[in-house]
Amino acid sequence: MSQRTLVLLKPDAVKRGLVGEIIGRIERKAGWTISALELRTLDRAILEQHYAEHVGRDFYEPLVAFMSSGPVVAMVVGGERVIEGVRALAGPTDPIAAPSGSIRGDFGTITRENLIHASDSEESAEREIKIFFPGIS
Ligand code: 3AN
Repeated sequence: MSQRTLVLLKPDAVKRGLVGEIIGRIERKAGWTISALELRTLDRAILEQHYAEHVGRDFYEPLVAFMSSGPVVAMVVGGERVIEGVRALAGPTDPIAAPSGSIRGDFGTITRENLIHASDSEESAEREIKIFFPGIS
């Protein structure tokens, strides 16, 4: 089942020079392709749309501060079961609980600074792709 997903390499990944490492893991999965890619610094307005489900949570303000602290790499990745697949590559939200071999497990320690975002369903993917890449259909 071919799908597409919205992936963000968060400011910690960009600052730490892990963009190539993370994109390399995505590119090495057979048949997955990057169809859009942009380095950009996110403002509060776009983060409010992206994290609409978390507005009001105790971690929301620090999350917005972190996510706007430096550039991110936003990408659309397509391919076989890519939604579930990128989330499997990323590992669970808490990097200490994430297994070795996953991006968060290999490189992260802090839940907020967990390197990568990937859409969690087809519905979220389409919503998030529209937010970050309104020009692509
Ligand atoms: P995931 O990215 O694993 O799907 P979400 O969507 O539940 O996680 O949370 C979005 C982001 O909010 C996470 N990637 C993380 O940066 C931050 N976050 C989630 N839960 C917490 C928490 N308990 N404490 C701090 N930050 C959190």
